[in-house]
Formats: sequence, structure tokens, C-alpha cells
Amino acid sequence: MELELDILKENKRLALENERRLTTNGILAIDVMGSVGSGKTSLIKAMIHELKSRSRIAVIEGDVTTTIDADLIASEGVAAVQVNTGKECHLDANLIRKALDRMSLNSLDLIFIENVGNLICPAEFPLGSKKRLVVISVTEGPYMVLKHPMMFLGADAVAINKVDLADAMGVSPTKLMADVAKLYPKSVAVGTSCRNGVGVEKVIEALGLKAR
Ligand SMILES: Nc1nc2c(ncn2[C@@H]2O[C@H](COP(=O)(O)OP(=O)(O)OP(=O)(O)O)[C@@H](O)[C@H]2O)c(=O)[nH]1
Ligand SMILES: [Mg+2]
Repeated sequence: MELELDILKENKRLALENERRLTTNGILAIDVMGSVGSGKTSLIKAMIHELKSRSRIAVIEGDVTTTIDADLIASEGVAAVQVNTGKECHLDANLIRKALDRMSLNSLDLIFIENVGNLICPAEFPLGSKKRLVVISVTEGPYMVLKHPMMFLGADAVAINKVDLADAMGVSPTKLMADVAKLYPKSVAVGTSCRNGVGVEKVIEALGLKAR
């Protein structure tokens, strides 16, 4: 128990260090968390597509073992740094510190950090990012917000993705958005589809990236 508290305390200290380092370099970092397969990589790709002409962007890709997501991001023409977490179900501030060491920070404006897909562990480990985006999708059923409240507290934006499949799934994106609003009213919940681009602009706006 004490060991666990020490780990969380040390993580917080390193997250603050990362935050200071990013601020010094004028970089906004966004922690993108969410369930497995909900569309984190697809949404990051869609946002990069909209933003890359006016911002210098890189991505830190957290994955348990593969480089699949990093390769997908690289296809948008931006640098992707792969961080494999091995057995861990989340990124932590120390892994981000090491990833930042490998990046040329003075030539970047924006860093998306794709966390490992799940709705439990990442919530406890701040990374030093200024903003948090949580991605869930209608294909996971109607109770994702109610079952995983910790994940949504502190989220600047929540994407309810795959709205193109809502009817087929019999799941209401509006109800999921209402669940988010009730739990954490400061968060902006947006229905999105990475298949047809619905809602991507709204997520960009909710994260304060419009003017960048
Ligand atoms: N129909 C539909 N499919 C989507 C949408 N967004 C993503 N997908 C598909 O869902 C699958 C998973 O998408 P990813 O973007 O890889 O999801 P992820 O959350 O990054 O997945 P992990 O990193 O493995 O947790 C892919 O086959 C995508 O093409 C969407 O809005 N609609
Ligand atoms: Mg992914």
C-alpha cells in the first residue's frame, strides 16, 4: 500500500517536471485516453489532418508491444515516438520524460500522447499534459461512462466515437453525453465518427486547438 503511494507521488513529481519542460518549450501536450479499439489513433490522425498545416505536431504512442499505431500516425507525415509499456496497462510520467528526451522539442507546438487502451489505470497516472481527451465508442455499449467514472473526471473533452454505428448497436450517443455532463460538467462531450469526420472540428475546439 505504502509502496503504491510512493509510486503515485513520484509519478506526480515527474509529471510536474514534464509539464514545466513542455511549457518552457511552448508545447501543448494532450493525453488521449480511452478504451481499447474505441478510435484513439483514428481520432488523433483525423485531428492531425486538420491541424498539421498550422502546427508542428508529434505523437507519443503508448502500446503494450506493437508499433502498429505509430506506423499509422507516421502515414500522416508527422513524427511518432513509440513507447512500449511491456506488461503495464498505462503510460507513466517517467516513460514520457524518456520519450521527450528523444524528441526535438524546440521545433514542436503540439504533442498528442496516445495512452494504452483501457478505462482504469491511465486515470491515476498524470503525464504532465495540459489537456486530457477521453475516447469511448458506442460499440462498447451504453454503460461505459457510468462504469468507469474516474476516467472522465478531469477530461477536457470526451469523444463518443463511432456514432455511424449507433443505430446498429442500439446505443444512444446522446445518453452517453448526458452521463458525462452529469459526472463532470466541465468536460465537453462530442459525438464523433472517424469514418466520415463528424465531430472532429468540435473536439479540436473543445481542446482549445482552434486558434493554434
Ligand atoms: N465505423 C467506425 N469505425 C471506426 C471509427 N473510428 C475508428 N474505427 C475503427 O475502429 C478500429 C479501431 O480504431 P483505432 O483508431 O485503432 O482505435 P484505438 O483506440 O487506437 O485502438 P487501440 O490503440 O488498439 O486501443 C479500426 O478498425 C478503425 O478503423 C468510427 O468512427 N467509425
Ligand atoms: Mg491506438
